[in-house]
Amino acid sequence: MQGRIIHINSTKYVVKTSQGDINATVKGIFRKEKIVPLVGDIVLLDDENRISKIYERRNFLTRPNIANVDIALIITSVKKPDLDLVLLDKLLVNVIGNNIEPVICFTKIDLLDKKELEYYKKIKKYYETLDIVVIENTAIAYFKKIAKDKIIVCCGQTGAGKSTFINKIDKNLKLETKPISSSLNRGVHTTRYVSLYEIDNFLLADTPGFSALDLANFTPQQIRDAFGEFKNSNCKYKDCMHIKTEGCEVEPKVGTKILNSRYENYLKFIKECHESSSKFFK
Ligand SMILES: Nc1nc2c(ncn2[C@@H]2O[C@H](COP(=O)(O)OP(=O)(O)OP(=O)(O)O)[C@@H](O)[C@H]2O)c(=O)[nH]1
Ligand SMILES: [Mg+2]
Ligand SMILES: [Zn+2]
Repeated sequence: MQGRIIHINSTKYVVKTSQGDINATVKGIFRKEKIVPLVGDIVLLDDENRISKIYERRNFLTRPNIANVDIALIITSVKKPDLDLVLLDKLLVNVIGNNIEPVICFTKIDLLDKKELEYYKKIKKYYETLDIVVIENTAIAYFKKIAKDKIIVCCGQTGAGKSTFINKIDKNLKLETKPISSSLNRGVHTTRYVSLYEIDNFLLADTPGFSALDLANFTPQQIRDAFGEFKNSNCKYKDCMHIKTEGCEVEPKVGTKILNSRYENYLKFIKECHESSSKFFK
């Protein structure tokens, strides 16, 4: 029987099949060959409900660990934890670089004062110019429209409000949520496992949050290509990295200036990428 893994807790797997959700294990050969099944994998079960085959993945992410998704909903809090544009840009590279459509979902707008709200609106507007769908966690009906027939993973920082958002999408779920730690100003890793939930006509995954992510698996060119504004820029050189190149003008054609943080984060990621590759070649 064929099905999709919707939950993994160490060696226990739950597989959604046409005959309901089945508790499964994996065949020993997987462990021997170090094949790690992921939530989202389409698998074959043998007569003893053991996963005996994993079908080819269309894509996968390692942070969070999930396979075969259409959209990654990047849940980004604007306060508590504070807006982290480094993490947002990193997640965008990670998602776009893995050929998954990103959608940004900002949370906790209600906590902003007037001045902070103005700054936030400017940031939101900029990301919208990158042809990325940007929503707020109050846009439930609009999200459901985007989500129709799709497999979506919620990803982002711990405490950003992933589980809270999913609870709003499906009131029956009642996933555990917890206030962030006031001393650390970040979440407390409430969600421990990746789980896919069937809601209306889509599948939505809750995942454990994180605060750091590395882009060690990406080449500098892949990182550059994930910055959409460079593609529409005025740079006259073919295959330019847009770093200290004489005559290179990366200002986008659309009339907006590149957000300082975007270009700074680009340089930061390229530098980190070189550092990790030089470590690798030592
Ligand atoms: N004021 C406000 N609080 C929110 C909002 N969204 C979530 N929260 C609160 O933020 C805290 C963290 O939310 P969670 O949903 O547990 O965060 P998470 O992203 O699932 O965190 P992890 O499971 O640790 O990755 C909870 O106390 C929520 O009630 C929001 O839009 N506004
Ligand atoms: Mg959670
Ligand atoms: Zn250039």
